[in-house]
Amino acid sequence: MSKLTEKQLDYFEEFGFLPLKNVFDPQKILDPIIDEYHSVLDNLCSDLVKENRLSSSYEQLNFGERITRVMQETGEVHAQYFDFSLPFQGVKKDTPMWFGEAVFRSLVCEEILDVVESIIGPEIYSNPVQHVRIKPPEKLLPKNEIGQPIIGATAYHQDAGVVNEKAQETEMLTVWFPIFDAPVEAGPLKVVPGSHKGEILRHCANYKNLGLTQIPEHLFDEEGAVPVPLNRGDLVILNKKTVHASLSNVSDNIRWSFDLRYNPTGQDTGREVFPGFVARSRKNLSSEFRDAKKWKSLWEETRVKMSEINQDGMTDFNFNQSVDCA
Ligand SMILES: O=C(O)CCC(=O)C(=O)O
Ligand SMILES: [Fe+2]
Repeated sequence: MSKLTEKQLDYFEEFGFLPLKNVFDPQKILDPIIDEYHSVLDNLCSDLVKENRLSSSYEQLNFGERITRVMQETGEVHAQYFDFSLPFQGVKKDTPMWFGEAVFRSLVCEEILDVVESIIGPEIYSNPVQHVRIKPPEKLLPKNEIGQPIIGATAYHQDAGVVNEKAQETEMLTVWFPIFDAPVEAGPLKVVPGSHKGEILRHCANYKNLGLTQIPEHLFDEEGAVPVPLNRGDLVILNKKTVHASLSNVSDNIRWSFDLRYNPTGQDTGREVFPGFVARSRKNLSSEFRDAKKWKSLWEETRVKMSEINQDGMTDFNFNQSVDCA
């Protein structure tokens, strides 16, 4: 994989998303991530066993079965243990998070950056809006207080709506890829083709009291949404205004994905309190950031900073543009 073709660029321009097959070698990029997350899950299980919240550390189970078991037994998702980001509110000095070397390698994967360069040019900044999502089969999950699975489908939104207004002009590109194959039944993304040609739509906090931020259905063509099943090594790119959601995981396996974002260096990330870095620069090669340990320490410093702001319902820094639509 190198540069995108004219035809692919036209497709992206027309529809606001572009699925791409076999972009990178999954054994090189994804297997080290899986190895790394085994150790994260080990840590989580041993913490929970120590706290008497888990009856066994379930070492004999595979990753998917084991994390499912943990969610079943504790009734919690523990997403923050795995995420390479921080919450917006109530961060503590010891809030768990994961900034491992294998995760970093995926952020600077050359084949991914080639795709990104085709869209936004060669001066590429790794935008800190980034997440891992691990979603077990919904049928195996406990329900929350409103009867929904404790981790389920993502509601319709635009990524431009989940950064703050400072990133209004930022040419942010989303890159989503699965760690395990994600067929339709595993609950990959679904996108509304062409929706990026409109405006940034209203994002309603706690839409219909379902606890999620969502764009009201009448504002976009919900019927037109198409699923984007992908396998390991594939990815999909999204324009920041493309309306998308995810399907539910109705399969027997976990749905595990990364979503990353990039923008041209120098533009606002929409989350300046979080650290990004220069992922590629043709102009100034020496500015390319390749130090995974430093990356981790930048986030450790951020965690300390965040532990002093956005506490107890106070908003010192605003992370998104959702509104109360009730
Ligand atoms: O993976 C999901 O469920 C949602 C991901 C998403 O919205 C994104 O990557 O922008
Ligand atoms: Fe999104």
